[in-house]
Amino acid sequence: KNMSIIGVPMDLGQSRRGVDMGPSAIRYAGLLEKLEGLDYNVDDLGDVPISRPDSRHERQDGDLRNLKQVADASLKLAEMVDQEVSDKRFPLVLGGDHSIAIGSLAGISKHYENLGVIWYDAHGDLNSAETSPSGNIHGMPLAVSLGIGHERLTNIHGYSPKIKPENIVIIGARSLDPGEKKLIKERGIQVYSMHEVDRMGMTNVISEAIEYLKERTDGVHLSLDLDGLDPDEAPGVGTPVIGGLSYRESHLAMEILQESAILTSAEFVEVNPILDEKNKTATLAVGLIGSLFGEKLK
Ligand code: DIR
Ligand code: MN
Ligand code: MN
Ligand code: MN
Repeated sequence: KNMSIIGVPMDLGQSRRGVDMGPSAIRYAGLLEKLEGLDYNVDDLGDVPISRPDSRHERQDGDLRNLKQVADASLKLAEMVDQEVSDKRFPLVLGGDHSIAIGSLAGISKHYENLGVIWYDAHGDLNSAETSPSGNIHGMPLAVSLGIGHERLTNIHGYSPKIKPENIVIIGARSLDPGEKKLIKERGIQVYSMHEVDRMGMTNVISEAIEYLKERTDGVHLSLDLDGLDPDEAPGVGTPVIGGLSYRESHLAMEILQESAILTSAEFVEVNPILDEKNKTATLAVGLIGSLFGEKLK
């Protein structure tokens, strides 16, 4: 079992500084030891270099903040994960804010006819410049991957779209903007909001999601935004939303995903150690990664 870890110290896709230290915080919380204890052959490739913004020109090209820096980093990340997938190594990407998913999906999706995506998040991340209330690119990566948004982002790694709407499952949503709701309806994207999690229970939600993706995809990427969890469990995130997924629901989801063996890549994003309490959120991320890679069976 070969795995490659790639850190992306990106904080320019949103407005609160500190999430660039997420990869360090997750490593510090014992990630490598955890994975090696689960008999993974782990290669930590270090961090993707991020260029600093020109502070006098915060908003550029169609009101997207730090478009150039996010696009540059996305391409570098795409090239790295592309290589790891070619080498048959499982890519595990550490954020950084959620804009990094643009690069992850660009590098990974090339290798699949029908890449599935599980988007574990309080948000839909389905905005574009026209619908975004904030202009922050971390609220856009799923739309970008569908081919919706600024060309500099949608065409990263030379092709678009990266994914099809019917191959996406969103879990944990509870803060969707009007434009995102409209897109979800128009494109028929599967969403298990907190309402469905409450009604059905996580076992049914994640099992149904797995069955759904199994039928139509040839690989599945997990994109887990720590703000999908409740802020009580994950205080170290830039955009916390009350009423989130619990610690137990989330571990259960990771364990059922492990049993299903459908995942082919994963990323854990939005850990911000400056907003955290004693590295609690990074420690939570490492625990979830442990469950995702079979800790229960050890
Ligand atoms: C909001 C927040 N929908 C936006 N998005 C976040 O700025 O587009 N995504 N926090 O994770
Ligand atoms: Mn997100
Ligand atoms: Mn989020
Ligand atoms: Mn976010």
